[in-house]
Amino acid sequence: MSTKLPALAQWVEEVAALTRPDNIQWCDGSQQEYEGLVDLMKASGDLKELNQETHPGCYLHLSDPSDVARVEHLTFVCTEKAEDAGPNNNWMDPSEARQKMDELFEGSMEGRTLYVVPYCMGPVDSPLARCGVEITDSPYVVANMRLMTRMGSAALARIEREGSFVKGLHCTGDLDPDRRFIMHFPESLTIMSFGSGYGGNALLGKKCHALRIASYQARQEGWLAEHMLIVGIEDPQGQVSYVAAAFPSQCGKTNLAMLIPPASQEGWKVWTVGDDICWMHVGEDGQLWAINPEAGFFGVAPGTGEDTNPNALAMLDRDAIFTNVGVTSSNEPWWEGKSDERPARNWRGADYDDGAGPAAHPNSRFTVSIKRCPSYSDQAEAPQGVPISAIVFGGRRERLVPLVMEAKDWQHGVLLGASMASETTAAATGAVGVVRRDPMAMKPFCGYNFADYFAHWLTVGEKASRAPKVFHVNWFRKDENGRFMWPGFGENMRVLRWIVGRCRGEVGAQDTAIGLLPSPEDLDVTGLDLAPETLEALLSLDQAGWQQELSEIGSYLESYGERLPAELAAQQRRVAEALQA
Ligand code: GTP
Ligand code: SPV
Ligand code: MN
Repeated sequence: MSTKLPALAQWVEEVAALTRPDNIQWCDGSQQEYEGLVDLMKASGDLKELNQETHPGCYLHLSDPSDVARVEHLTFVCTEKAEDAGPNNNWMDPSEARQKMDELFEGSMEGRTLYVVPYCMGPVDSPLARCGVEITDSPYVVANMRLMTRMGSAALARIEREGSFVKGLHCTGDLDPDRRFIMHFPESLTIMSFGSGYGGNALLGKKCHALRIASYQARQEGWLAEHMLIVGIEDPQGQVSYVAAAFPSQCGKTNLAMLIPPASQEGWKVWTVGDDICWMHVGEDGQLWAINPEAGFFGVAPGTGEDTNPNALAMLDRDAIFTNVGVTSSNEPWWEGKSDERPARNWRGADYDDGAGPAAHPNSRFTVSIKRCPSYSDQAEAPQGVPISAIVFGGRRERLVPLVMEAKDWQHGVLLGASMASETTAAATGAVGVVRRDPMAMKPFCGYNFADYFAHWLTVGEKASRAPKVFHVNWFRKDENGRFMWPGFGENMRVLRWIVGRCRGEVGAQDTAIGLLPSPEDLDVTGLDLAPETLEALLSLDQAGWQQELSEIGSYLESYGERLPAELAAQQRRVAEALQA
């Protein structure tokens, strides 16, 4: 196989001349090809077979211990002008970055196979989908791309028809963290990633293309590329409302995307469209229409249990790749929160020792096709996408931030998103548990200046005559003993119902300085073991705390200088003044 598209053939030739692989393999996305890759990785030790009786088609991959998460400090956006990348990104001059990467890639695939991986982000027949080609020397990357994207012949046919594609060049290298860079060149739709085999650094269709490059294109073309899950919420009468929600990494998107409503929420159902990335366009009807550009999950393993996320467990007993989890004595995958069983080996492949840290790495992951999800939506492949009724922002905030609130209008909603903050997690290397501003959960993923991004969000609201309502949630408030105050997981359905009810004008809210909050009686808490004082606290407004918060938000927004849209500054002032009243 090769291609009839000269631009693609030429790029592959150029890369091969630079990296000097022993072989070139064009990937067609077939099952046979996948099995061949698995056999190759079993032979090399890259994959270990898990218990094939209980987990047919499931494998374990253990990463180099220095390569288990995204590396934000080594991730760059290389635009001609530094201001275009903005203070939210690391920037490098494109020609300097190019030269640096060419030096690293030079001869880097000697003795290895170069895989050409054509992929389509979004349903192959969708006008909203976009294609790319990843060149990689990692069979693990190819296998994951097959599970996570529409990869192979159909994507290549579309690329040949359209003539354009995002170029992603990846090489595993020697995994030396000092020779690791994830470079983005949005102006030439190019990605170069060297020295990591980890998901977000190496599966270039995901964060690199579908968020950083796509967000840049989306601004030019008038749409949105977001770090959001997409779900359909079906009421007992069978009416479905679609919600898109942006939470930072490891803050609950996958869990919310496949939530099972508890027995108390009789008749309600949740349908999964996507769990991590959402592309939204303004339709002719003035609504936002969303597709999930991905075709699979790269989900967080720890915390996934029968009581928290049974839908995820149900899809993980076959045809899945597990990265950096532990195993039981019967060679089944294991992680903290999965079961009470004692693991036999940890993610380093060593015998499990209670005192030597968790068995599964805190950022251990599973890769599986979305079609295996029991709540997979029958609209997930719809070429036009699904109409979004509500956009929800949220993060991990131990204190202050209420369980749920609604923005007064779109502009206020943009402020809620832009001023989001969350405790950092193990999804990226560095400190965990530090509160940082993470606008729209896009801090690590926006491919351009956040000031321009906020302006773009405001513009989209002007174009969309039937723009969704905007909300903010926080499942992670803690009490003075450090315990979560809200039960979370399936019980989040109660909050989703309030959100859907607000969209349909069916439930009440109190108007406050920071937004519209439910009164305790507006939320259905029947059958919930929740003290009335706790609910009260989750829904109350701490005036002094919020004054302080708004002042911090003001300073944060000011850090974007002249480029910050005046409307956003005005929104901050409006809320700050309302809090003084
Ligand atoms: P990325 O894949 O990194 O973008 O993460 P994500 O946003 O999809 O996060 P995910 O749903 O995988 O959840 C991350 C962690 O948060 C897991 O350990 C979950 O068990 C935990 N979590 C999810 N939802 C809730 C919740 O409602 N309450 C609490 N306390 N924890 C939750
Ligand atoms: C995240 O970190 O937000 C993820 C996992 O979804 S990764 O693909 O590694 O970025
Ligand atoms: Mn993510």
